Amino acid sequence: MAGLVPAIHVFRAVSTDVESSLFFGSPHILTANRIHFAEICSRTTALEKDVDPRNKSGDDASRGIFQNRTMSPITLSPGLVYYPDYLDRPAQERLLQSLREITMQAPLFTPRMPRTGKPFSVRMTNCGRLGWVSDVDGYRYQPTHPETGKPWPAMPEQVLRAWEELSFYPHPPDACLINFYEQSARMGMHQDKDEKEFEAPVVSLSLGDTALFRYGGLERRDPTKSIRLRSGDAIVFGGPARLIYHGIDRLNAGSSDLLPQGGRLNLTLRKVDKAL
Ligand SMILES: O=C(O)CCC(=O)C(=O)O
Ligand SMILES: [Mn+2]
Repeated sequence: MAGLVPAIHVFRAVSTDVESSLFFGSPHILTANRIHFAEICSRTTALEKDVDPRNKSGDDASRGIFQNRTMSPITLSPGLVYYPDYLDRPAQERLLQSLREITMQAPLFTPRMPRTGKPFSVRMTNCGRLGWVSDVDGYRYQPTHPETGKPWPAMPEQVLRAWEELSFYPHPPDACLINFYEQSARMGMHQDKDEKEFEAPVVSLSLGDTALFRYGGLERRDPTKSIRLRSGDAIVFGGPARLIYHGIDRLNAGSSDLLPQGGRLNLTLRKVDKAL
């Protein structure tokens, strides 16, 4: 298990990929994680002006208690729910440490566009039973890393807990895609539609620098709005929002000190296969 890997292996594992070390920072003693979720904190949400934080529906109120803390979910559109400050700073640090351990076993890779082979600006890895990959042959989920051929590492307990708290779906996720954005990276507008199960939502967790997240409707030409996703924020798209177009326009450099060298990590948890 990752927790037993000596810290020295951190650097051996990533030294072949200088860019992968961007979010590793200094050596870390690997310790078993215990899960403590965030207490609500008082920071003001980073909403763009076209998203009114007062537009909470009654439905939100009934979803306001998570474990032993209160949360203030904000419905941005039907099925699209934003949870500012879902993870407090200690929880973010624990998750970051888990991601460091994951990338030792499953290094970040550069996905490529189907057909053209053009590289994405975002680098990726996965944890869980299945991982999302993209290359000249297309987008797909597969049980192994495209470069090492090894199975993806297990999903950290903290990630599974987030799914339980936020998905309102009775089965665990199959895949957790981990995106790493350097300052200039972005993600074009797209739908998450390579899954077979659209009854389950996509649960997204953000760490590191603030990102401008754009979302629209079910058609590419539909009007869009934007929201800033900050470190610790969660956003869930399910129900009528499960297949909305969305993307990342840009990062705000220097907006978070969570990652020692800046940048952003995003996790998207997905149920890929139909539940039996
Ligand atoms: O980075 C984000 O917040 C969005 C990521 C995303 O949409 C994806 O990986 O499909
Ligand atoms: Mn997506």
